[in-house]
Amino acid sequence: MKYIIISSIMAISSIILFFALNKFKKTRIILISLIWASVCTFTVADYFFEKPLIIIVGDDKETVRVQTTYVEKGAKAEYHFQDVSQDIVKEGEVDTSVIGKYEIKYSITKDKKTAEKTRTVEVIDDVEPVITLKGEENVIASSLELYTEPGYEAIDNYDKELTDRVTTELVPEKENIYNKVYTVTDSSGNKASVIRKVEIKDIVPPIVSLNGTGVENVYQGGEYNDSWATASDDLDGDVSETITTSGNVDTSKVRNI
Ligand SMILES: [Ca+2]
Repeated sequence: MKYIIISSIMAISSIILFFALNKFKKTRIILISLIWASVCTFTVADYFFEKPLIIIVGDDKETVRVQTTYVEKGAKAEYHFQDVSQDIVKEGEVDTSVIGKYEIKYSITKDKKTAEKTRTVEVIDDVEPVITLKGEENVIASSLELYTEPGYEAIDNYDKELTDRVTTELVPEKENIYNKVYTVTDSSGNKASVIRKVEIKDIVPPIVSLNGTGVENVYQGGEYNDSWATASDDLDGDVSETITTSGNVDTSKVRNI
């Protein structure tokens, strides 16, 4: 093809020169001869030396998301103004289940002249993992020390189980309010984060425990010692000394209190 273009340019240039010098007949004959000689030479050269032309349909470099379908667009080929696409030999496949770079080579041979072109297809994972929080997204704890993690799990479309790679950070938002940030990154660098809000607030009452069975016998006229109960709090620990009682025990009479 390029030889035909060159010969066409030479022919046009020669015609222009021909008219510019038309006063000289001998010169005109020489120029006409040169024109035809050039056209013939380059046309023949084009036929014998021009390789088939391969045109990749789509982009030479393509990107496809892992675990999706890659659609091969193929290539076209021309040779001496003829469509010879059906003679293209394709080598290489794209496995979209595995991230990486793949090459698809297109080649064609005509009259012992070979042309090749290559398409690069990169299978990538651009999907971030998903972190799922167990329990409530907003929790209340008596203190940070008494906060019990409800749990979480992280799953990625490509790496699958990533729970063990989750990192956490407790970030204060304001007084007694914290954001617990869970973060995980997959092997392709896709990062995901979720937040659980933790409020520090003492909402759990102490627990009063009776020593014994809850039924105490005191001999009539004996001394009643009211020390048969203890109290504990999740935050304050032993708060037995704060126990107050109501009612009186009159040991001079026999009765149930
Ligand atoms: Ca991923």
